[in-house]
Amino acid sequence: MLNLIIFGPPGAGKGTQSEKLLSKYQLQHISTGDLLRAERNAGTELGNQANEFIAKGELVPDAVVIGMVKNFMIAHPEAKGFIFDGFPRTTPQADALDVMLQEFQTSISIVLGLEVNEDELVKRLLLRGQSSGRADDQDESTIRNRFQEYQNKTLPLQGYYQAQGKYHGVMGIGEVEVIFSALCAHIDAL
Ligand code: B4P
Repeated sequence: MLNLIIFGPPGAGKGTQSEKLLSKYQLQHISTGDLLRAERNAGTELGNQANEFIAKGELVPDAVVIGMVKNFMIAHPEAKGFIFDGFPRTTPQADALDVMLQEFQTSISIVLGLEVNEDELVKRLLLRGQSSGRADDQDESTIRNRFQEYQNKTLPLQGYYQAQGKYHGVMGIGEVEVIFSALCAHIDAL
């Protein structure tokens, strides 16, 4: 199985690149952001609870997100591998993912980190906010709070995967196709 994590700050292009990777490598896409938004749009209790955190630019509690990922994996026993997009975002999530993958008798193959500076990220997210209707992309202070959460809770995972020799950073600024080729080169070298 090929299991890859697409890692990076909010707006780095994780969703954009995941769409291309999953079609090239025939993987199942797990985007916790998309799953949470689908719950919210369906008006479930989980979705309403999660929305309170998302609207403030905070991370949704670990137990909620971990449960959602586990359910998704169980529902896709035929998968040749997974792209984890926006997950894990905390150390407890990374630990839980390792355990879930062990239960599937597999593990993380590679972690691809998209590296983009904060000014570029703010520009991208505000631009997306004009058309997406995503409230968390429309207010600069919410966006800054998402970066703060990223710095405090998510960035430490880079070291976690570097220590395992699985992390590869890629410059996330430039043409989408050029970035995609750089990501594929790391995967193809496995
Ligand atoms: P996510 O939905 O994961 O969103 P994201 O980090 O904002 O976006 P991504 O990096 O995928 O950017 P994209 O490709 O779309 O999270 C939203 C919220 O959900 C979080 O803040 C949190 O509250 C909650 N959540 C999700 N997962 C969680 C977890 N595991 N634990 C707890 N809470 C969780 O690209 C952004 C924009 O840039 C797009 O408009 C795109 O077109 C543009 N773009 C992409 N590549 C570009 C390029 N090369 N050049 C120029 N523009 C580019």
